[in-house]
Amino acid sequence: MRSVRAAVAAVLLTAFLVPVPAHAASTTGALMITHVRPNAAGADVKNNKQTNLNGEYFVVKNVSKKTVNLRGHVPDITSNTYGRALPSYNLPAGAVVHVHTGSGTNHRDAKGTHHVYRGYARHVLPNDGSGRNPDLRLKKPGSKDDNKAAGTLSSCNWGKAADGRTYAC
Ligand SMILES: [Ca+2]
Ligand SMILES: [Ca+2]
Repeated sequence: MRSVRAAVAAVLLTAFLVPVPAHAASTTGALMITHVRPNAAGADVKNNKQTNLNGEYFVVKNVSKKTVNLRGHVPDITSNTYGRALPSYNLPAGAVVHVHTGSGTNHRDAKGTHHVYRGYARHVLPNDGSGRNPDLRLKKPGSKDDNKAAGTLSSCNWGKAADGRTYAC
């Protein structure tokens, strides 16, 4: 009996120790936020310069069977107003896109992952997202960046984000 109890206790302890998202990623539309890297690898700021802006990103998957244009979709970060709408970019059915904070040329890489760039000159995803739930909502085109739920297709929540670590939503 004692060993059974110990085993149960060990399982419970493991459940608490392993970071598991509160719920699996979901969407009410074609686009779903699946992962996020809120804290870019390395120092965010060096010598007063924002660095590795593109090391901060979130990942969106087209879960539909049709190509979807990202244009106008609003990433609403709950703690701020960096809600610039996504650029025009055709994401094929089933494809995945990394939405980077900094600048670059939107493209598909050799591994088939797509990349689009928001063009910000500073980091915008909070490294400590423990104060809000969710921390990021992807809203349909025409939605407001008002930190509210209206228009939400998919969302992601994280707590304190480790340096350079990617989290499942
Ligand atoms: Ca960040
Ligand atoms: Ca916002």
